Parts: sequence; C-alpha cells; structure tokens
Amino acid sequence: MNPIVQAIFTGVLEGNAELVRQKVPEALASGLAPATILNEGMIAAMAEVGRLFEAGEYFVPEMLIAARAMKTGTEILKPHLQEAHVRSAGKVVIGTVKGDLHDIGKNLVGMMLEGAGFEIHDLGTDVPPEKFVEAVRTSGANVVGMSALLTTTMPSMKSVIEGLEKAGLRHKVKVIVGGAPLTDAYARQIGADGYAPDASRAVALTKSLLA
Ligand code: B1M
Repeated sequence: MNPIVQAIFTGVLEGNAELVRQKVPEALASGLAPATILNEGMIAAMAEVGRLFEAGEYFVPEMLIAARAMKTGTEILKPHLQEAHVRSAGKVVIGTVKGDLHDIGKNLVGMMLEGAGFEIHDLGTDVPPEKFVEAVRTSGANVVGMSALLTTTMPSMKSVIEGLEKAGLRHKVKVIVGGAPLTDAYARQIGADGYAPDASRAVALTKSLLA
C-alpha cells in the first residue's frame, strides 16, 4: 500500500484524527485520487475496526474515536469527491433509520449525491418512519434514501415504505436503501426501488431511477 494511504489507514484504525488531518492533504497534494484515499485508507480501516470489534479486541469507545478520525478525513475530502458545477438533479430526503446511530456511510452518500447536483435534506440518525413521511410531504422530494447498519434496524425501512403508502405519497418518490447488512434481495422484499452497496453506486442508482 502507498505509505501515505497506509498512514491514513492507521490514523483511522487507531482513532488518531490529528494524523488523518495531516495526511489526507498530503495524499491529495501527492496526486493520489480522492477515491483511493477514501476506499483504501479510510473505508478499509473502518472495516478492520468492525472486525476487531467483532473479535472482542475493540469496544464502543475505540469505534467512536475511529469514527471521529474518519469524519475528519471525509470533511477534508468532501470538495474533492464532488463533481463541479452541476445543476439541481432532484431532491433527496436521506436519513439513518430509527434506532440506528451510524451515520458515516449515510453522510458519504449524501455528500456524493450533493456533489452530483442533488439537493439534500438530511434528517440525521435515529429517524422514525413518521419523520421520513413528513419530510417527503413537506419538501417535495423525489427520492428517499435510508441507511441502516444494524440487522435489528433494517425492518424500519419497511415501516417507512408502508408509511409512505398509507399517506398516499409512495408513487411520488423513489426509495433507495443501503448500509452494510443490506442486500438487493432485501430491498426488493420490502418494496424499495433500489439498493446500492456504496456511495458512488448510490449516485448512479439515483440518477438511473430519475432518468
Ligand atoms: Co457499530 N456496529 N454499533 N458503531 N459499527 C457495526 C455496524 C457492526 C457491524 C460491528 C461488528 O460487530 N462487526 C455491528 C452491527 C452488527 C449487526 O447488526 N449485525 C455494530 C454494533 C453491534 C454496534 C452497537 C450495537 C455496539 C454496542 O453498543 N454494543 C452500537 C449500536 C448503536 C446504535 O446505532 N443504536 C454501535 C455503535 C457504533 C458507534 C456509535 C460507536 C460507531 C458509529 C459512529 C458513527 O457512525 N457516527 C460505530 C461504528 C463506527 C461501526 C463500524 C465499525 C463502522 C461503520 C462505518 O462507519 N463504516 C461497523 C463495522 C462495519 O461496518 N464493518 C459497526 C464505514 C462506512 C463508510 O461504511 O456505513 O457501510 P457503511 O456505508 C457504506 C455502504 O454501506 C453504503 O455506502 C457507504 C459508503 O460506501 N451505504 C449506503 C450506507 N448507507 C447507504 C444508503 C444508501 C446507499 C448506500 O442509500 C440511501
């Protein structure tokens, strides 16, 4: 691995936000692609954090400081991940579903969609179904994006879709879902319009659904 990318990986893994703050600009200045820094440095490190947590070697505090270091890096990368000068391509209401506090993936998806010209209404984390439905009603969004990282919170996505149906709003919006435990089959099962495994494919999916 490129040594600067390796340092970013270590910075996220060890929750060293200062190292990340120093190395991400250095990586960009050396000509490394933002997507390489994100995928090989930061996302790979978070996957390792997850593995260590599962193995009982990391606990919630370690996950939290790793998340903080990752956030430091994504904020620096944000302008570099976005396409320049794109016109409004549509409105997206996005959020992490009820009971779920994971927001790094959701933020990345929002950031990339924003960069691709979409107007983003970010509802945050732990968003109850009624709040998604209300946001669709009031914002006039044409896409709803839901993120879930816990197997226990995935069913809330179905509740949102049912809520949209009950409110007579389902036909007005495309529903996209994502998050580590999600699959294409699950998305179809709950009646979503699409599933994306990562942020760049979420952009491609959203564009194709609105085309
Ligand atoms: Co938690 N956590 N966590 N965690 N955490 C996981 C998800 C876990 C897999 C770790 C593990 O056991 N290996 C596990 C879930 C197990 C399961 O359900 N099967 C877990 C657990 C158990 C928990 C707690 C229950 C721990 C506890 O308290 N005992 C607790 C739950 C809290 C809650 O939500 N109620 C908890 C808490 C936390 C922290 C708060 C400490 C922290 C989150 C901080 C934050 O987000 N601000 C945290 C973290 C950091 C993780 C891991 C390590 C990393 C998640 C992450 O940010 N990945 C995670 C392990 C893992 O995922 N391997 C883990 C990087 C991010 C870029 O990827 O979010 O997958 P991801 O997003 C991707 C794609 O999935 C996709 O695009 C993104 C970019 O490529 N995507 C979408 C995401 N959303 C999308 C939406 C779309 C389309 C694509 O359309 C709308």
